[in-house]
Amino acid sequence: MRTRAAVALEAGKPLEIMEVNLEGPKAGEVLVEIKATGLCHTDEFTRSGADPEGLFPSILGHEGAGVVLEVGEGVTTLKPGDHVIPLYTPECRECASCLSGKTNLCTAIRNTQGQGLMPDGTTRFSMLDGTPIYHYMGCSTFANHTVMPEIALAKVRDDAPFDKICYIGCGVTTGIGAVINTAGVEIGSTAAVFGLGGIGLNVIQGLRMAGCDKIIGVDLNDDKQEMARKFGMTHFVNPSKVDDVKAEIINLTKTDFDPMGGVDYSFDATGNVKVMRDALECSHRGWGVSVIIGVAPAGAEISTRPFQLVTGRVWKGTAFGGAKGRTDVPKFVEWYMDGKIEIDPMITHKLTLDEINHGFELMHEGKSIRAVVEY
Ligand code: NAD
Ligand code: AHE
Ligand code: ZN
Repeated sequence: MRTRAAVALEAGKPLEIMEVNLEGPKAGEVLVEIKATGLCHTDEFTRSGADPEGLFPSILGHEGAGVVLEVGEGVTTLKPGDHVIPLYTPECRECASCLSGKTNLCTAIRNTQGQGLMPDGTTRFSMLDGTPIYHYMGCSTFANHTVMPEIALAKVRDDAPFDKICYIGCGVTTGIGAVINTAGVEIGSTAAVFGLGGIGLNVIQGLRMAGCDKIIGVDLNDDKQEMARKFGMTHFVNPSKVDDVKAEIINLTKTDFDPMGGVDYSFDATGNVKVMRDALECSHRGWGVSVIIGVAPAGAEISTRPFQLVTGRVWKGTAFGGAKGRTDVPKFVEWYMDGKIEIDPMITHKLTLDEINHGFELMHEGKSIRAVVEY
C-alpha cells in the first residue's frame, strides 16, 4: 500500500512530507493506522544528527496511538479494530529481561530495532523509487500507517481520545514512571526536576501523585514556570539567574533539624551532561537518588567525584519510566480516563502532518510542551 509520511532524508534537514510504499505485515507483525503522534525531544535529537544510532532515510516518531487494520500470520493477541499504543520498549514476556522481574528493557528485538529494521532484518517502508526507508525505535509514527511487531503494541480501551493518549506512548509514562517505578519516591519527600518540558512536567505530576512535600523545578526558560506550578511544582530556580544552582536547591531543603540539606530525589529531563552532574550533586548526602532521563548526544559523558557516590548518593537511569508496555500502558490510559492523571493542558499545539516541521520550531523556541500531529 501507499501512505503519507514525514521522512528524515538527512541529518539536520527538515522532514519531507511524501507518499511512501508500505509492505503489509509479515508473521508476528501488525499493520496500524496511526491516528495521532506527539513530537518528543528524542525525535529532534535523532533528526539533528546527535543520535549515534540515527539512520537516514528514516521515518521518525515514537509517541503514537492508532487502530489495528490487519494482522500477520500467527498474531493472536490483536485483531483489526483494536486501539493500540506503539511501544518503543516492547514486552515479549519471554526473554531473560522480561522474565527477570528486574527491568522493563525487553531484549527480544532490540538488535534489529536499533538497525531500523523489523525483527526479520528487513524494512517495510520504501520510497516510491524503491529506496528502502528505515524504521525508527520500532515505531515510525510520523507515517499515517506503520507496521509493528505484535509484542510492541499495547492494546488500550477504545473510547480514549487518540490525540491525548498518544502522549502515553512516551512522555507521560516516562515522567510518571521515573517517579513511581525507577525512583520509588515516598510520601513526604523532597525533589528537584531539571528541565520542565514534556518529560519534566510529567515527573512533576508523578511527584505530586507520590505525595512529595517540596518539588523544585529548574529551567532556563522562565515561561515554563506557570504550567509546572499547575502540575505541582512548589519552587522554581532559573540556573542562569543564580550563581550556583546546586547551592540554591540545597538551601531550599535545609531545616533546623537537617542543616545539611539536599533533595531526596532529583531527575534530569534535559539531556545535558553538566545538568546531570548538578542533579546528582544537589541530592542528599547518605541517601539521595538521582535519575537520568535525558538522552545525551553522541560522545557526551557524565562525570562526578566518586566521593559523591561514596557518600551515599545513587545515580540511576530510566528508559520509558521503567514501564512494561503491554502491561502498564493500558493502566496509564485508565488513569487518564478516570481523571487520575492530566494530559490535556500539556498538549499545547495541534498540527497536521504537513505542519510537522513547525512543531520542531516550537520545541526549539520553548513555546510548546507537546505538539501533536493528528492524521
Ligand atoms: P523538551 O524540549 O520538551 O524539554 C526540555 C526542557 O529542558 C526545556 O524546557 C528546556 O528549556 C530545558 N532545558 C534545556 N537545557 C537546560 C539546562 N541546561 N538547564 C535547565 N533546563 C534546561 O524535551 P522533552 O521532550 O521533555 O525531553 C527531555 C529529555 O528527555 C530529552 O533529552 C529527551 O530525549 C529525553 N527523553 C528520555 C526518555 C527516556 O525514556 N529516558 C523518554 C523521553 C524523552
Ligand atoms: N539511540 C540513543 C539512545 C536513545 C535512548 O536512550 N532512548 C531511550 C528512549 S528515549 C524516548 O524518548 C531508550 O528507551 N533507551 C533504551 C534503549 O534500548 O534504547 C543512543 O544514545 O544511542
Ligand atoms: Zn520520547
